[in-house]
Amino acid sequence: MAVQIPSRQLLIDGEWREPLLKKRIPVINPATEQIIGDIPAATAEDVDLAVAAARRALSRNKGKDWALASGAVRAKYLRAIAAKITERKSELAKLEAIDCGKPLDEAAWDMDDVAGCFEYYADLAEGLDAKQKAPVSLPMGTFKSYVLKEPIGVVGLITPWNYPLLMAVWKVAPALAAGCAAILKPSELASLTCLELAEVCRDVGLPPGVLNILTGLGPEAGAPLASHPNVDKIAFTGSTATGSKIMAAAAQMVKPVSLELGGKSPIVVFEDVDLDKAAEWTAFGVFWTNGQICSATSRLIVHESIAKEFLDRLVKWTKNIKISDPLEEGCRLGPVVSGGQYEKVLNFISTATSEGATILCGGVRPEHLKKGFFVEPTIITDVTTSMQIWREEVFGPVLCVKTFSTEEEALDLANDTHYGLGAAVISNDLERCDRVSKALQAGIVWINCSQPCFCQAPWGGNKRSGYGRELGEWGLENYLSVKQVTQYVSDEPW
Ligand code: TXE
Repeated sequence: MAVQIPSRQLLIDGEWREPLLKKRIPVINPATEQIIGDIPAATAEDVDLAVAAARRALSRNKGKDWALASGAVRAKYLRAIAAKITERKSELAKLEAIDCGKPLDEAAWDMDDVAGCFEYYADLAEGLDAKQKAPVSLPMGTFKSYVLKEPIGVVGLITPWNYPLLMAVWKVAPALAAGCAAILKPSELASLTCLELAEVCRDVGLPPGVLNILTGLGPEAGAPLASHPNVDKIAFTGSTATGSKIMAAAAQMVKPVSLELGGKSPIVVFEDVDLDKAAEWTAFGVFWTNGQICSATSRLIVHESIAKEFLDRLVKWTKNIKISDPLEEGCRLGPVVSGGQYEKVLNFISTATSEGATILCGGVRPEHLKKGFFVEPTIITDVTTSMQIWREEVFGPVLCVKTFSTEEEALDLANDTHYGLGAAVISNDLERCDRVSKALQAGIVWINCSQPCFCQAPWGGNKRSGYGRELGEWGLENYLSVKQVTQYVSDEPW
């Protein structure tokens, strides 16, 4: 299946622009290790141009097509973008699969979610018009007050490579729905579909400067965006280490940030479950998207009375996962994104064994694949809570396991982490699920499942997993500023 890689430039002010320093970054297909194209590498000077273009788009004189547009008008653009994405779904899914290594079927579902996210925020943009001038009840009749919800301004959106287009759109769609102008900086490891989003925006006639897309390296393009004095807000998804740097840069200018960072999410399996169903959700929760999900439930906490039988079934399930080139029919697990990530995952596994853990399955490159950054789905037992494999995010297809005897012990294990993004509880006792959900320290709790995600529901974490919530109405609020307008309405002198 040959996939054509379009050669693109940066999108600045509605036009394709070559990066000022003319640098490009090679694109490597992680399934073959071949260079298949390249992307432009923006630097600080390009960031300046993009920020200036975004400012103009918000100016009431120069950018009136956007600055004065109602939510209903913005919604039309969002729906047009959704329609174009749907029209180009199969081509975009292939680009995504060869760029980041996720199975083609998963990439196609991502494209549906991308279009769905634009549609959803189109509805919210329209709804925003009706919410303007919401009255505030005051204790004195001499004053009247109402609230305006206004775009926060120019926003910088810095995104990762595991859901390259979808993570970008979780930010772009609400930002545009709110009326902001944006600069998107996707990950240098997977930018192809974001550059196609640029083409889609041109196709639908999005006013110039409303969305600028700058590909490039983190320190060269992301850092100048995060610290730019004319950017009003930064939204970031990525590692906790980079999130912390971005927060520090934003703090210099007292700039708001929303951060969706790493995780080490638990899945707690009680003794009363249907073992096969629980095994399937456990495998799905950690191996989906090659294990490269911030919310992957990568710590299994299973009741000791069922542990042996459960793990037998889980291993059997795991060994049946088809690992192949993402474009191959029926692929369920592709390569991890890059050579660096491949080394990182294998290092985690070898450190775990050197610390005394046992590999139940996987732990190596699959024998039938000689090229590509493939790692077999891996299950690790004999783990202690002080081991690196239990504490740190692997971001690869690796599950580690501990057993428990009481609910309290399960919760202690689940909550003993610096992270707090996702958590899952599997049990047929719904009262227990309810109790455990309340006690789990996480921004997202799944009951009798793991990983389903809907653009209507809030997404984000506690502790070192980040700050703020994306998606749903919370996602829109991220890009809105609340203005109080109060009028003196009495004829009496004050
Ligand atoms: O992440 P980075 P990387 C975790 C995962 C992975 C590790 C490293 O554990 O193994 O992070 O991945 C941009 N200023 N997650 O190196 O660095 C960068 O260009 C501004 C979890 O890819 O966080 C990219 O666009 N921007 C995560 C984005 O930040 C900077 C998803 C993310 O890159 C920058 C990805 C800087 N100084 C990785 N340095 C999740 N939560 O889903 C880098 N960037």
